[in-house]
Parts: sequence; C-alpha cells; structure tokens
Amino acid sequence: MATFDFSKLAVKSYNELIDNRGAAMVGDRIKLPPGIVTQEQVDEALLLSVNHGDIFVTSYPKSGTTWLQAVVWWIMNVQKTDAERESIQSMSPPTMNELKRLHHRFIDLNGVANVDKLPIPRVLVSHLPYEFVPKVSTTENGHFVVKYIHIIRDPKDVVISYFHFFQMLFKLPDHDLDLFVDHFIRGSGIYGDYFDCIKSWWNRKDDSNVLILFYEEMLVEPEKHVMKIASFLSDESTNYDEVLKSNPKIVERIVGATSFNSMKESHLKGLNQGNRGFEKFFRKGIKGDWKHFLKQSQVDAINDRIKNELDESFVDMYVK
Ligand code: PPS
Repeated sequence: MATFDFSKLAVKSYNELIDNRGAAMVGDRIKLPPGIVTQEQVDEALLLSVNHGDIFVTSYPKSGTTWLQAVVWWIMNVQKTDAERESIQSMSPPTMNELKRLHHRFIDLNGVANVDKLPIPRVLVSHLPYEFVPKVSTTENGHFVVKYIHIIRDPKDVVISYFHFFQMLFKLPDHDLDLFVDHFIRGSGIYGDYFDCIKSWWNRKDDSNVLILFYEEMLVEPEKHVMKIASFLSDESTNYDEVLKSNPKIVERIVGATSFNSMKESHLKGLNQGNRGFEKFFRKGIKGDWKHFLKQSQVDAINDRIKNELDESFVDMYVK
C-alpha cells in the first residue's frame, strides 16, 4: 500500500510544484499533490462504493486530520473486551505512519486498491469537499449508513502549517511563503480552495451523519471531544460512549496518547525504523502561530474571505 512518497519529485520552488503538469485533478479546480497519485487512482477513489458502517475522517489539509484519526483509532480499538480495557495503560498505539498505512486509508492520496482489506468498520480519509467524497443516499432502518467527521482549523494557521509541510518535503526557500499564501488566498494552491471545502462541509452540519469539529476547541477540551466523537460513532452494534462514560481512565488515556507531545514522540521513534523525511510533521500543534509569519495585508485578505464567505460563528472564532 503506497504511503506519501514525494521522493520522485525534485522541485526547488513552490512555483515548480504548483506548475507541475502531472498532478491529478478532482473536478476542474482541485489539483492534488503531484507525484503521489495518478488520475486513474483518483477517479477510481471518487467512485468508491461505500459500505454500511464506513467512517470518513475529512478535513482541508493541515487542519488536524492525523490527530482526529488517532482519536478515532483509540475509540474504536480500546474497548472490545474487559481484558483489553484493563490493559489500556500499556497499549501501544500505531505510529502516524502505521495509522495511515495499515489502519485507515487516505483515498484521494493512496487510492482504493485493496481497500476492502482494511479493518471493519473501515476508516477512510479525505481532504476533499463534501460533494466529492463518496457517499450513499440510502438509509438503513432510518439511519444513514456512512458517517463523516470533519475537522476545521483557522485558515491562517492552516496556511502556515501547510507551507512548513511543503518546506519539510522539498526544502522550499523561506521567501516562497508569500507566493504560497497568495495561492492560498486565491484558492489556487494544492487541494484547491480552503473556503470551498469548509463551506461544503458546513452546509451539511445539521445532517445526523456529519460531525463538524474545530481544532482550536479540541485543543482546549480534548476530553469533551473524545466523548463527542465516541457518541457520534456509537450505534446499536457499538457502545463506545457507554464504555467511555463508565471508564474515565480510558478517556484520560486516550487524551494522553493523542496529545501533541505523545504523538510526536511515538512518530519520531517510529521514524528510527525507516520512513525518513517526515521528522517535522509534528511541528507545533498550537493555535495562533500565524502571528509569527503572516504580514498584515495577508491577515486582512484571509479575514476578508472569512467575513465574506463563512458565517458569523467563523468570524467570532477566527477574526474577532
Ligand atoms: S495532513 O498532512 O494534512 O494530514 O496534516 P494534519 O494532520 O491535518 O495537520 C497537521 C497539523 O496538526 C498538528 N497536530 C496536532 N496538533 C495538536 N495535537 C495533536 N495531537 C496533533 N497532531 C498533529 C501538526 O503539528 C500540524 O500543525 P502545525 O501547526 O504544523 O504544528
């Protein structure tokens, strides 16, 4: 199963990356990172036939996807038996690379070959807007058969995290930041427009099979979010929420194991056994880092897009 392999792509500037003609597209506006996935693989992924119980973790890039994947993994894996619940303190979770390779599938980056070999229920991951993510319109016994959890982060922090991510991969020069931010503001960067993506998911916020989370809120109240996600994922056949409610130590353990520092530490240990190149993936994990990097004109331009295109709750959270 392929993971993120940018090694064949030798680019020295963001212009070279964005101008790459080999990049797969989703629709006519979303350019995927070049060198990872072919057009055929993406086209196939968009037509994936979803199964009862499939869970999608979705986000615009750099919004907390990996963190959310880890929380979902813990909720779904800690509590099958009493013995497993007992041993939770000593459980060793998958590293980020194992999570992304073995447990979950990033369908728009890794395609859907052998996706049926994933553990069930399958956890599928995507950075695409709602309209492109595979779905079914039918319900079973009055319930939707697929669930979507979408995480949102302040676009100003997203763009900074995103730039550092590309810098880590391609050693882009610092002065490319302005160009990068410019593409982000215009929605012409890799993975297309942040605002199109967020609007598409926010429009579905009242659907019973869609849960929208905010990175900044999860930072402040991780326990509450673990419970919220567990309740959302629970149904007649799973009782995640019941188990967590009666075992506060499990919640504590999940919060500890999915903290930025724990995830960073286990990621770095995992890298010693190979998979180099992602040393700085866990960079800072905070809110507001944009203040150290963005010019006032860039802040204003992003805030204008928030004010013009997202609703008041986003303005309250990210502009005021
Ligand atoms: S990706 O590549 O799009 O899947 O990246 P994604 O996982 O969405 O986002 C990466 C940013 O999330 C931060 N991160 C975390 N923050 C808080 N807690 C935890 N556990 C955590 N894990 C990852 C990661 O550090 C990236 O943000 P920045 O601002 O670059 O540090």
